[in-house]
Amino acid sequence: MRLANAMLQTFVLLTCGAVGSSAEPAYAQEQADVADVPSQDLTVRENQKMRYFLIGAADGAATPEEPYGLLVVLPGGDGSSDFNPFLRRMHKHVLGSRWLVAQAVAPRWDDKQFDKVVWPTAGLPYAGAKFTTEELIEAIIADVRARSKIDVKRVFLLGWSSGGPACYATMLRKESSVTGAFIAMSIFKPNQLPSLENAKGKPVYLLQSPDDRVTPFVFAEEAEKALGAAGCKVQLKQYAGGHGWLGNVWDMIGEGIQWLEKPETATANTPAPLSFADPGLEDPAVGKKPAAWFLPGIFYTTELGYKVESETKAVFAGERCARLERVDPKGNAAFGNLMQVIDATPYRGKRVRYRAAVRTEVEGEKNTAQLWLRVDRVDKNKNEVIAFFDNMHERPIRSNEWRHYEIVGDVASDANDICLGMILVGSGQAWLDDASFEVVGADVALTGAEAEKTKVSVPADKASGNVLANPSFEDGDKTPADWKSGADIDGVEYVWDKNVGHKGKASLCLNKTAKRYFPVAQWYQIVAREADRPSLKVSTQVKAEAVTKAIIDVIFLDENDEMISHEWAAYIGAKEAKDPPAQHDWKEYQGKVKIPAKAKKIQIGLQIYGPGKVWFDEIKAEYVD
Ligand SMILES: [Ca+2]
Ligand SMILES: [Ca+2]
Repeated sequence: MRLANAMLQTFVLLTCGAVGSSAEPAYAQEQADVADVPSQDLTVRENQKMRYFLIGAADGAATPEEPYGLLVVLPGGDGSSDFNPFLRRMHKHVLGSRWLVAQAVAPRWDDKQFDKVVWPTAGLPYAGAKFTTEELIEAIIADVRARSKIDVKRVFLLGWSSGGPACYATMLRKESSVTGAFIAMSIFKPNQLPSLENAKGKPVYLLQSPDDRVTPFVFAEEAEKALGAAGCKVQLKQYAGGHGWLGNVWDMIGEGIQWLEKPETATANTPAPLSFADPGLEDPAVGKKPAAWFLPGIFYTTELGYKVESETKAVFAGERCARLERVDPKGNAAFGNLMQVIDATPYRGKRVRYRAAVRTEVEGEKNTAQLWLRVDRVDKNKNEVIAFFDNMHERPIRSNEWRHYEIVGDVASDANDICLGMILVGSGQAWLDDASFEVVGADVALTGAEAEKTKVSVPADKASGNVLANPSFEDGDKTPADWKSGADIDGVEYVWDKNVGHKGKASLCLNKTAKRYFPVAQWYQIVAREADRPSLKVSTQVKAEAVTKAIIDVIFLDENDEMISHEWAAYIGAKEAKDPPAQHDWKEYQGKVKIPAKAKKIQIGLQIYGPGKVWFDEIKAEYVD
């Protein structure tokens, strides 16, 4: 889990950071992503039933100095050619230039076959088949070896779902040319397999979800036990969510391949507790595993175009520092990343500060260095989610001089991991030294845009009993102090109206011209839940112009800023279809809502659903019985 998190950085940073676009349709994105990954559509000895794709080497490409590793893949489902883009992406994001992928295509012997077995084997034959899947795989391996220089010690199988049993069968053959296998989401039926002893000493990596309803987890557990007893090196890795490639797919695959290459050193299921280490960047092996600071994705680091080196000149403190550099302008990644992973357990429920000295040699607007820190936790549905993230996106580093920068974040009470590091976006170089990681008091302000969204306000005038700050909306510079506006929505105008006020000069206004309810627009403020009185009374002055539906909403958040529940304190507008929209000058609305016991923060939202123009002023929220 921990390693997977570490390797995930690339993707999370892409989604949250300066680069990448999630707006592109997935298909177009996938096509663009694999455009530079060569894939040849081949047959063995021109036998149309022995079709495979050779991914990673262009036809006639020069042979590399080091022989390739070969990963033969038996896709699940119907084993069809449709999996080609997925496997090209896998080659690009997980394997890189050290590897070739041979994607076998399941031969279809007749129309009924696929209802019975996609990949027939000696132990589970299909009457119409002219050869078994084991024979097909061996033929493909021989064919690839005739075309390219292959390292015979790095010939692995990857099969999932319907592709799993044939992977077991092939690896377990006597004289199998397969080094080991990665088998995911598969059944395991030893009575349909050769002797398990045949694979003695070979590594087998199993990936299966305890939530799997298609191929229950017990198959993987039995495989682990039986293969282990037969002398195989076995690793069973779990993931949440059920049957299929779910979650951090590239990391999951990368972790498995890494283990297959070096099963002695990997410890995927028993990670040692990790604490913050090498604060001075003094380890000469910095950037390489198992150094504390490392580049995630050891398979594709150089391919991404970045490298890290320990350096002794012009350090900030001590003997050494680390230099992160873009070395290949054609590299695949938009940024390089030097990071470490820390076990979150000792920091749960605490506020932490990551601080480090950075200097850069970067040019232009697009090239920057940034420190980053992320806290991961697992939510109710066992999905890994981000509890805190700040990558200095809005305050990038471009200074040539050593300076300290910092990130302050909260560690959720159920956090798993804390990941932190430095990224270099674009080209140039960045140096890192003198890092620290420590617990700080709650009075130290959080950093980052995400933190800003759920930051609590503190009222200036507590004696009034009003828990809200800036309740008359008179304070602020460019935006009203302590009040935030929700997402930009077509057909909605957020107005801090300084010409219309019930009291003073200003009010908050929402003007919705779009003739629909969703998405809802809101001005909001978040406060800490303080008094132990059970209810909150909210009152406000409202002015309405043809308002179909506006709401004073009270939202309750838990310690992880997740919504527990919400309740409407007031409704402005037409409640029945036949009712006219609300049209009135200033008028008070009020309501009382019950506060759930678990609430740690309370968000007051001034919302507009349907079309209309509404102003709010003189808002008050107070604890009552
Ligand atoms: Ca140092
Ligand atoms: Ca006012």
